[in-house]
Amino acid sequence: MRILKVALLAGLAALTAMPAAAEYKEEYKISTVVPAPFPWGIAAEKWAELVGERTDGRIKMKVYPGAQLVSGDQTKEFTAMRRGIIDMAVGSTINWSPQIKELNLFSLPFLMPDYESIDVLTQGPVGEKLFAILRENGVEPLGWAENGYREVSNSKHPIRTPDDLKGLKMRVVGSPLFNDTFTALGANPTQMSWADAKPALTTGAVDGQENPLSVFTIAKMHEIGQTNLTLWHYVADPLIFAVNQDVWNSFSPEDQAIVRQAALDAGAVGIEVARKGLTGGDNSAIEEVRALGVEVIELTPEERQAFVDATRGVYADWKEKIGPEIVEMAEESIANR
Ligand code: X2X
Repeated sequence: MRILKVALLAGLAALTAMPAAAEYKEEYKISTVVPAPFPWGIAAEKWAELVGERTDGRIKMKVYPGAQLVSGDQTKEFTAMRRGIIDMAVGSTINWSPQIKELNLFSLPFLMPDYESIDVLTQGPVGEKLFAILRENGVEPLGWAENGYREVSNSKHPIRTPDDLKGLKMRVVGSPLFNDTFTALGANPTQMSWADAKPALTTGAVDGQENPLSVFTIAKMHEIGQTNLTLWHYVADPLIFAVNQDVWNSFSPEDQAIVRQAALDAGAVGIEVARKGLTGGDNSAIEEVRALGVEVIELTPEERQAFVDATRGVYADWKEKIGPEIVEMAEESIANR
């Protein structure tokens, strides 16, 4: 009798699972800008792997790096996901900020002095507010990973003072906020996708760029003339795991829970890799860059303050544009971290 009951229940479960499974796509496409072994690509791959394992292959996800699903234009990724042209993404706040102005928060110059500040934003009321905004805009946000603190490099000379940036042609991406920041520092910024950045650096069409150390090293920027690197920690870009709303709604509640938990777990892995050699007294990532023959400048607090002062006007302007309320919430979270 008992065995019969169990068999019946199992049969029922299989039956009820069937219609949902039948509606699932053969493959769900995850968009990223860079692939593994960049920490960003590792986070996305981990997400796909965990979901595959935990759904016994019911949900198959595949990473499409290089923003190839949006022809390399990473600033179109959010729109494409919202419209269902791509199913999912692990995306940088920078690349989604043209559509979601509040994501410019993380690009406010010198808002976040340390990793604790990033965490207190993503894991606190600010993160919740941003996720609510994303939800209102047609995607389901699930968790955070990290690209990292963006340090500035160039092919001409070491940068120690804002004056050293004068006249340098800088590749930036994503948002007019970056134009304003580099213009305030006396540089000549140009908006350009990641796909175009390396060729432009190689030919000398631009002199410099800003990106996390992991990106610098893995992309071998030292081989394309980027021999001066200044650690100024001016902004950092977290990454967000998100799914198109219709795709999300097509998943059963059990599968939604699995996909969300997998994003949280993959995010934790991604953040650990992104911070490797940069935290907890371990600065091996910095030494690694030095060993490549790059002159790495670490600013004194006074030297750094000169960059803060030079960009205060941009900060004030963009505080208004982003929304003073959320910026104040962020400032308060950081002050109380
Ligand atoms: O394009 C960049 O600089 C990168 C890879 O860091 C982003 O997508 C924000």
